[in-house]
Amino acid sequence: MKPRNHRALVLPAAAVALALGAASLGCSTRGPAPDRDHDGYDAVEDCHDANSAVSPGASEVCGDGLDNDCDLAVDATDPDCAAP
Ligand SMILES: [Ca+2]
Ligand SMILES: [Ca+2]
Ligand SMILES: [Ca+2]
Repeated sequence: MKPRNHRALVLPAAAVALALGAASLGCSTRGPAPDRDHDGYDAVEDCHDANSAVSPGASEVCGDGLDNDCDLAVDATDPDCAAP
């Protein structure tokens, strides 16, 4: 097991886009996927497995530049952030 990478907790949107792109390309996985950020979702389920603030079970945080809830919509484009 690798130690948690604290440097990866805050990432620019470009890094998120890269991660999403890699996920959509279907990264090769061997055996059980690790949960590197320990948010309860392994690297297959988690759209950003280096940031525990981002997972399919997280709530969108409006304005942080991240797709926190892994629905491919970020901040203002996410319906969760739409004004009522
Ligand atoms: Ca994550
Ligand atoms: Ca966000
Ligand atoms: Ca989102």
